[in-house]
Amino acid sequence: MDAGLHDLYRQHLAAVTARTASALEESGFEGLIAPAGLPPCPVFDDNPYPFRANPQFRLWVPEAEPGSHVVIRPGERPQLLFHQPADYWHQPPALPKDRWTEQFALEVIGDPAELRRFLEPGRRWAIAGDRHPAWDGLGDWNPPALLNRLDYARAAKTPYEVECVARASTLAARAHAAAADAFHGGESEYGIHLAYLRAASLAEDDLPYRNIVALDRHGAVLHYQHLQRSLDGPASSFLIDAGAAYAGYASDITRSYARRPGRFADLVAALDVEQQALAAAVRPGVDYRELHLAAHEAVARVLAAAGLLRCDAGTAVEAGVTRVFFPHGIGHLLGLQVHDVGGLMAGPDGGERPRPDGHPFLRLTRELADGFVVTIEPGIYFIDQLLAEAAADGRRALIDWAAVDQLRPFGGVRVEDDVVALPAGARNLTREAFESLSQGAGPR
Ligand SMILES: [Mn+2]
Repeated sequence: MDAGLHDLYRQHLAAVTARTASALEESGFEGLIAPAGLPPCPVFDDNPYPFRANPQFRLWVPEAEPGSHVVIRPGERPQLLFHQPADYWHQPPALPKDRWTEQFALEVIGDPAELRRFLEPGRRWAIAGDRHPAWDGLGDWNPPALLNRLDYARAAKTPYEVECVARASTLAARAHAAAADAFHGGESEYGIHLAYLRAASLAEDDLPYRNIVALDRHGAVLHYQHLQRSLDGPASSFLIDAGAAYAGYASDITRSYARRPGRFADLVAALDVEQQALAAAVRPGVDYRELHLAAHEAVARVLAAAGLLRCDAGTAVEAGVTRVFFPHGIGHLLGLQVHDVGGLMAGPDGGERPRPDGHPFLRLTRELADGFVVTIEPGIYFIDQLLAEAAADGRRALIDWAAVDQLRPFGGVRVEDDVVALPAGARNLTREAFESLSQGAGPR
């Protein structure tokens, strides 16, 4: 960890320590245990799933090893119980030596069950994480009164967290550039995926989520999950939704490309313009639901300009035509989790802030505040299922079907950036990252 990031990290830890102490007091606990977790095995198998550290642990510790724990006692230095098992089947982790460890009282354990010997009896413990049979009776598991407070607070990122997402964006932008080159070079989905991993120097298990690498009609599948190995010829369109991680913080970026100028290339360019305007509107005090509804108006303008409507843009929004082409939310909170927690919370005590009627997939309904990191990701897709539904109801007359059929083979467009709400306005981490590439700050 460089000195600049370490300064931010110390401030981050102080802020997290203070808000955790308040949350513990308000919910009636005297200490918090956050286990990193252990990778589970499928039933009937001894081959574990990839390890995903518990975000309640990750919030404190930049490097996560399975079986470690953070123990928080308000007013005291946080304790890190570092798991270093005697294990000749695997490479046991080396003790972390980086300067961030100075912030912790560090203890080594050989087995997660040893946690008990570090806990003074009689203290009221809360445990935030997966259950472990060795700890029954230790404390309360995931008490909602505490978890609600912790989750609600996580939406606003500290400057350290913003910097981690920015670095994750820089890593991903470099890989996106390599993926675009691979597409233009005529590679398959699989070939593009490998180009992405190599450029970011990542293995699949390091990705914050599975890459969506979609050529042609596959772009119409919102979470397309395959990697086609062969192609009949170079693809005409390419949608890639892929991120990277830095110290546990994710970036989440989507880009869309056309091989040739024409109707689809124009659609990509027009959506990109609207997307940048929506991203620029991210700031404290804005109700994210309003941004989502504004995105439908933006999508309607793009549909009208592309000749896809037989009505005006306002009618397309009111009649639900935009929901045929843009059937997901405008974005979500981003942080330790790609879809970060607390997006629908009404307040630190819990409760839900409702989604607008007719928009069941919006993942964030809160008013943005200083430090919120969100994605802005409008899309326009040609999804057979939704188009067939619209063709069978009153929306049939509002859509230009000949234009739809021309664009169907291209799948869809999505443009997604990671944006911070700051008092001075929006900070678009993704555009910054791509710009630093084009200025030669990173290899292309
Ligand atoms: Mn996203």
